[in-house]
Amino acid sequence: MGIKSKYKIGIVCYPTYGGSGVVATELGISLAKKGHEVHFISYSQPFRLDVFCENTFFHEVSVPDYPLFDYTPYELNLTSKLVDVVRHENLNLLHVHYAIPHASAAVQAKNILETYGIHIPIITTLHGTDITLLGKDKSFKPVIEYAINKSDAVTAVSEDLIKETISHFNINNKIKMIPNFIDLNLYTQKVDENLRSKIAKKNEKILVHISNFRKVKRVNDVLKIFNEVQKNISVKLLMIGDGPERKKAEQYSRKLNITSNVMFMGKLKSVEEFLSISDIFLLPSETESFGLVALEAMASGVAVVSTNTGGLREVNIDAVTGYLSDVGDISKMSNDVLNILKEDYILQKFKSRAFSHASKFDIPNILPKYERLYKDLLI
Ligand code: GMT
Repeated sequence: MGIKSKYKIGIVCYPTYGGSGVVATELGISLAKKGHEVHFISYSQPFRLDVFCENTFFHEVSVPDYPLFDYTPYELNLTSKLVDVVRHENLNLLHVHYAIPHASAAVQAKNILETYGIHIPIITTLHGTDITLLGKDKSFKPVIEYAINKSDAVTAVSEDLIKETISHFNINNKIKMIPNFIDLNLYTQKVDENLRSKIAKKNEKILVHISNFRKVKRVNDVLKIFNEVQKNISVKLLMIGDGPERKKAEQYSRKLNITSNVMFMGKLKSVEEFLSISDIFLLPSETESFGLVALEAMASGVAVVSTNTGGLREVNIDAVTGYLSDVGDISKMSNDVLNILKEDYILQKFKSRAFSHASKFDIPNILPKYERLYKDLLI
């Protein structure tokens, strides 16, 4: 019998707004379009899976509330669900995004499935915060290490994340780098002039920041950079997303007296139209294993001014697609913005190089890397 080339794949991810959920969902959808059968397993429907998509299925992990539990054991519900879905849907492999609890639940499910005589390979993809933030909490270390070492294959989204993982944990498994990707078809470089005119005057430039407004994103640095820039040129700032630091950021923008030029837009389902009217994307993060959102901006032809932390150096190429700075170096980042915006031909150069670098990460270039990995495990 020949080797099967279409698989039944279980994908476990966080369904919320966030890079890892986006990558997992887009990967699943693209695999389904190529004829694989994809089963998403999560506690609610991944937010980009809200339209019918042939060959995809969603299995919800429900977490009943027992009065006995002060803390509901989600990982056990997930483990049981994985056993159930693998057995009854005859899955060929499980691809889990995020080390905890997904990889550890999958490894446990794999052990249980062995007792039914079912052998299923587990692929774990590390996204960053599981290693750089949670991984630094010593109480999780043994679980993360075990889950990584017991996975049949492990991938990380940047070379930097591989280095971080190896330096924090005792890893005896090989970690393969498969970068994040974008679907270039979703992005446009065509400016919606009508939308643009509602946000900025003709002579004004538009800066944009998109994140989940967690501490690690340093959203106040975005405002500080903007404050310096607007002292020199006429400019607007779009702040897209929501999260724990948003309120403080709004208060800070009042303190800086820049509210008339800053729009806090909250969570938006689709950001492409706002990216297409923007000139520079600001990402002054403390740490970023990849920075998918910067890549999304670049796919829309937006230059990036960011920190040089983590995997950002692999996405935003210094002096080519934008500029990189040390974390917290507001003066350099604001000067970088001003340098890019100094002359229109300079801005256009950065924009077109950002787009052309982003096109290397288009999904048709990256998807085969995952398919090859699956194939190697199933031979
Ligand atoms: O950045 C976040 O807060 C969300 C987080 C996640 O788990 O979704 O993003 C991480 O994974 C993304 C997808 O691989 C990467 O693009 C982000 O850089 C990474 N975030 C951090 O490392 C802080």
